Amino acid sequence: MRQHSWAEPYKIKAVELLKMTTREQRDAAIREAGFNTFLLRSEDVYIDLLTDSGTSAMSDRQWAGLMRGDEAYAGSTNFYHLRDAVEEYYSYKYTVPTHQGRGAENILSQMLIRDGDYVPGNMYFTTTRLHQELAGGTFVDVIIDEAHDAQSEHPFKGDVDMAKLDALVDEVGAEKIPYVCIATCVNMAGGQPISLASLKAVRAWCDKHGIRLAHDMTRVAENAHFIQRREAGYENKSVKDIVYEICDLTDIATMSSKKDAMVNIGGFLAMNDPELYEKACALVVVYEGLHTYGGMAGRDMEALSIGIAESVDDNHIHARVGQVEYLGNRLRDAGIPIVLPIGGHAVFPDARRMLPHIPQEHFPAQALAAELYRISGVRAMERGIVSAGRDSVTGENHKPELETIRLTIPRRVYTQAHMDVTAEAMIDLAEHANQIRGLKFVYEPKMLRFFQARFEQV
Ligand code: PLI
Repeated sequence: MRQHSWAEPYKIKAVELLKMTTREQRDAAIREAGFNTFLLRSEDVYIDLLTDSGTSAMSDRQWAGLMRGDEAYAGSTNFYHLRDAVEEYYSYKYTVPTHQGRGAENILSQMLIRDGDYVPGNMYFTTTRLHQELAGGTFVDVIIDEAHDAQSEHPFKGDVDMAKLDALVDEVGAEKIPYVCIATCVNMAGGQPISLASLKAVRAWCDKHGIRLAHDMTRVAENAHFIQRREAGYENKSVKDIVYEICDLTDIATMSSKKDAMVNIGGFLAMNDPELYEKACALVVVYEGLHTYGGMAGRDMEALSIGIAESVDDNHIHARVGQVEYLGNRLRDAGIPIVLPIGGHAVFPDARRMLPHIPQEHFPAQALAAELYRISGVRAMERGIVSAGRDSVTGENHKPELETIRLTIPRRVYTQAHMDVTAEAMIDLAEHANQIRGLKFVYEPKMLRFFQARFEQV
């Protein structure tokens, strides 16, 4: 079954036409956008690799599901379909829909974190850490050191360093750690998986200390695919079974279903503890909506329950990750430095090595993403010092080791030729990288600054 090439297990039924732009038009557009690709208009973008979030193509079955939307305020049929899909594929008994992943993060953080608590995790994610901080907590990074090294080819860079967890509990005590938060296919590390061996070790550690284990399951299917390929004993298990096994090891999950589950909007908080579910139901009505829709339309819950089933199909995920690897291998073969191994959802060119003449304080990755757009119309995202933001206590810039741009591939959207054009653009970019200039802020938002910051060239 997995012998064939990564060719897609679908054919195209409808297309969306793109506008072609000139370099002069793009030069004006990126200046207008303050050198921030988040501030471009999408109609000015040719190949949009900003994010894989909410940008995937739904299947004909999902579109048909939209027509079966039951838009009742309370008790929508589609909610029960979603709840059943979450239990069947992800193991969790109780589901609280939210408008997207950060809605679930807000509720989880408010329910469990008290002032002065610490929340260990396998690398930060922007919205996750911010919700932890807003609830009074401090995020502590417990991922293995290899995850911060773009060149390390460790097969499971999402693994947890148990010594870091032990050191934290020795220092602050288990009562100050409400939960450990484990992400599958760690986004900020370059889409890198955690092994089941590491997850089981964290589970045992949590049991020993009486601490809950939360799961950011945004890209769990991609993680399962890497386990199938790389972890001994899992080569003959299906992605569906591995996904279930991962989820079953954890107590609570936050999900942005805009990624793995291939819907344009939606998410949920899921759990097994009935008391926690009662608390979540009380909070969701304040921030999202009634506990049977939580900010989602009935039709979107229907498309989501169908997307969940499609997302764990072996052939789907083989083609999905295969396309990402195709692009990554083209860049690597051309000598462009990227984060290795190639991740599940994106390729991360290394701005530190492409632009050694620009110091990190002048935002090399931000400048690289702006220039890529200018020369090609390909839109990427900065994942470096701008995304990392400032320390909430000292106000100093976090200075992450990984200073990258992210070429993020939406699921089921682009063709191999689009990947070739992207690779050609990156090769052109590398040829004149030494002429790219650094940037400085002209506007820096206080929270999640990367979304709306504006820059000028230094
Ligand atoms: O964008 P949301 O609110 O649906 O989900 C937030 C979120 C949580 N966890 C992880 C690992 C994410 O990747 C994530 C959102 N990621 C975005 C938007 C991205 O472009 O990667």
